[in-house]
Amino acid sequence: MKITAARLIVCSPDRNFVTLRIDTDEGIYGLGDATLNGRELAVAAYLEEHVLPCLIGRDPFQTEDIWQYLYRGAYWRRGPVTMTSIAAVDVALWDIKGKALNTPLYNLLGGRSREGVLVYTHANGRDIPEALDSVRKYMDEGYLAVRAQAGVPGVASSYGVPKAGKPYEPAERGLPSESLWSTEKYLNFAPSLFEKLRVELGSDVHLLHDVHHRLTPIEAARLGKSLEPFHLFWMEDPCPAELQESFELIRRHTTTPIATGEVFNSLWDAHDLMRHHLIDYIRMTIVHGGGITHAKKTADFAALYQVRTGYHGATDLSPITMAAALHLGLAVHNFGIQEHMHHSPLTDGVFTHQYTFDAGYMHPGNAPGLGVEIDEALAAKYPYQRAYLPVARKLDGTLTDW
Ligand code: GCO
Ligand code: MG
Repeated sequence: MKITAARLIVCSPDRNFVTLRIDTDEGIYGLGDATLNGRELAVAAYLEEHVLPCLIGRDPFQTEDIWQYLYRGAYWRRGPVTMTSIAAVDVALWDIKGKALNTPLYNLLGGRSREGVLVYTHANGRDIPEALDSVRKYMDEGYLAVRAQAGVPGVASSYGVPKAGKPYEPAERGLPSESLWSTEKYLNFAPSLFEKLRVELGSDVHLLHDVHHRLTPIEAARLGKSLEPFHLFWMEDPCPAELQESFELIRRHTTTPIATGEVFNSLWDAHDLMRHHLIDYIRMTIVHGGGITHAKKTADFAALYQVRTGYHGATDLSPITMAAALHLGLAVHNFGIQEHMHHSPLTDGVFTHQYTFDAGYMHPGNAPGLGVEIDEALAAKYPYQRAYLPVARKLDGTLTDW
């Protein structure tokens, strides 16, 4: 089998997506997600100008050699644009492989290790009562695990809380919006949210929370300690993780489990965090972390240190990535949990898929390969529109981590 063509489909059904299609001489094609929220066309250019011409004529089964060729051959290594580009090729090739062998992808990744993939979704509210209603709504829908975010009193716009009446979508068209942040107000508020949730909802539901890189290590230690009575499933992205050793300080003060890595793009970003037992879940997902080939190696490395997977699964990762994550999540032994933020009906119409939700668990389906298709005619009705993630400033105007 040989690769005969490779092209991008850039569309924006409610939000931007970049999709790679790779065709072969046997009529089988594969799809890969190449979406990097707020920097979509950087990846598109990297792929079209520097990667896709090198694929023509290659054997699509050679996923390892092609991965090494694209990683080492570029000379300039790692980074979100490079690794998202490699991921798109890698996932499309795995899709081809599954279709050619007429088997769902999970069978090529170790086979089914569990009945279903535990997922969590996003609950939020402008205040605690709204957030409580939102968590309860998802519990009623069958979710066993729910992320809870709420507006912080005294702070105009908080991460994870949508503008009134709209589903939460962080990327906004036009130039970057600016939001405000107050660590003091947040640290004084957060425990009251989870105290209320536990009092009203009991101790069985898994509660997760995303700090979104906003604290210093000692502030994160204070937060983790204050949340211990409410036994969260995890505290996510407590502080920026470029300085991996800074997590030692958090770890010294709190037993609240820690998840991080959605902005990582290679194993080397998480290597020290895992081997020094500084995190409990690795969130680096398939689309930004070099594809299935690298995600499987990262999961296997994580297993040595009893770190489990907890992949990023927001709406800016296309259903292609959701499907790939579910295939991998069904197969790897050290699976932890999978984020599942609902795509819009329009997005689901463009990217038809086989994955399903039932009673808190998801399953990728048993179609050969990924089990995802793209309706290119429908996609063409929604052309790309530049969009940005917000930036954040502290109350005194200092730029901070959004
Ligand atoms: C999450 C993430 C998102 C990101 C978004 C950026 O936990 O799902 O933190 O909310 O902000 O994916 O594009
Ligand atoms: Mg997050």
